[in-house]
Amino acid sequence: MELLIGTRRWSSWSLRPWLALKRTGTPFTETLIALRQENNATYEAIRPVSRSGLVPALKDGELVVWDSLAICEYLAERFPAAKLWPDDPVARAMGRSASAEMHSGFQALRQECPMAIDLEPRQADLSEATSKNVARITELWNELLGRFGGPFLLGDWSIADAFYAPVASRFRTYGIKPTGAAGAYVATILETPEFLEWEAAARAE
Ligand SMILES: N[C@@H](CCC(=O)N[C@@H](CS)C(=O)NCC(=O)O)C(=O)O
Repeated sequence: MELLIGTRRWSSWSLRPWLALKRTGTPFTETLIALRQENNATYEAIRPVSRSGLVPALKDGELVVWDSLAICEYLAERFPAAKLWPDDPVARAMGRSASAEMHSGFQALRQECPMAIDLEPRQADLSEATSKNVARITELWNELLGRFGGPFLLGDWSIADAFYAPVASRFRTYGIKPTGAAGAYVATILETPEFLEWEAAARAE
């Protein structure tokens, strides 16, 4: 298997399926594409593999799966023993809802507080729209952590945690401290061995 990823310090969409793939334990190769190149060069570098011109993309033999959420779902089906989703259908449905909410939303947070793993933590002044995103994420995390008992959103680690790992990184970078169990969850995510491995590689790039 081969995973196409973008510049690690910025590519929050690449981090998500990378974390899920790591959790499967299957060996894979990483192909790094530098983001933000001039003259459309990033797009041109990705296009031979993924016609969307975006990373991440997963190659499994002849198959190319593009888009972070589709890749995570594919991995959950391909590696059932890895339990990337829980067996409980209620927990799974809630985890999917939370992941989809991230995948399609929180535009203000994404624009105002982009993932930048190499940036020194700072105290950001948040706009009203971003504060609203932060309040919703905090509410969601506290609800899931309370319901499933932590330490991860659905109890054990799942794709939902992959989806919120870049958010935890943003919260740290921009001095956002969510209330309740959500505060400890940020630290839990950032201390997982897989996130630490990504972070070390991002800082070395
Ligand atoms: N919805 C897509 C979004 C993918 C995306 O926007 N990827 C960015 C990098 S994080 C990208 O490839 N940008 C191309 C560029 O910067 O030229 C997904 O979930 O995979």
